[in-house]
Amino acid sequence: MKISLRETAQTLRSAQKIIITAHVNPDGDAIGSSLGLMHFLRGLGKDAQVLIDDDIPATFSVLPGYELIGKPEEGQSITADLLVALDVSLDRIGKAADVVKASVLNIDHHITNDDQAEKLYLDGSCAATAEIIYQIIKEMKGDFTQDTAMCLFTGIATDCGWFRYSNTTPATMRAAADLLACGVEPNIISEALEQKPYARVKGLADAMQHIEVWHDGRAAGVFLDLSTMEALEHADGLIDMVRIIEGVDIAVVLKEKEPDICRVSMRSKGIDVTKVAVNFGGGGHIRAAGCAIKQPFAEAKAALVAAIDAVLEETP
Ligand SMILES: [Mn+2]
Repeated sequence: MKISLRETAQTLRSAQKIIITAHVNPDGDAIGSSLGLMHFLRGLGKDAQVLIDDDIPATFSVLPGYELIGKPEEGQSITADLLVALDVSLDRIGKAADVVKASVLNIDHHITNDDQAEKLYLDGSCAATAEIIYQIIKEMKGDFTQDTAMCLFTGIATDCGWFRYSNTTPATMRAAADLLACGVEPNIISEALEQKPYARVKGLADAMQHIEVWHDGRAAGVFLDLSTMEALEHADGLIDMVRIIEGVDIAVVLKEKEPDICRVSMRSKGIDVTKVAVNFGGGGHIRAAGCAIKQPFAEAKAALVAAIDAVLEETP
């Protein structure tokens, strides 16, 4: 059920033991908003802990509190006043849903959120969930320590492509400006997040050999089957190389992660790619969406290409 910003603040205020979680395959916003909220709640004297059901990429160790992020374990049972699920619908928080016994507060900026949580605060106009956390702290008349500010800034900056994407609003930049005034050093964060091991840069170059363009140049993608994935050291960050191709409306990367499980990321310059993602049970934003297709590589690729073609047909 959807609730207001004020009710969200009240819900946080009235809880003492709070578990914070976010989506599997966590990104800068999932991690930054979780840690930012944790630091703020701890500052209020609350027992707040972050549990995410996945490995946290080491690049995020630049964020204060990184080493405090825990993982929910099979068979574990944690009783708390509140489970706060950030940047996600409840179906993508993994084992945190089973392990934590608490009422649930869901905070998100994805327009495809399924509204299944007891309480949901959704603001699709925010560039990042971290921008919503910033607003909640303002609503609660709280202070931003440097640790809180650094985590929230990271969430905002990474979700809006460092203030380049269309989701960047005046409010986004004002929030970021306030956080900078609290001592954030953006260069420290961006250098830490951008650096890649040599093998990963080589992996990107290898993966780029698989790029394909179709639909009169309006669609482009990299499709990597399981054996190619295993041969590559790393293939993160490919989508940013695909989406810059001139004339491309929809960019896609499909990776067969396990036998018959393909993960898909999509970007567009305006076409609603959630229309493609929802065909496969995924979601996201108009210009950035994703899904998992549980089919063998060739079938998954064909189904995805067909779904993209259908969306391109209806948008000449
Ligand atoms: Mn986000």
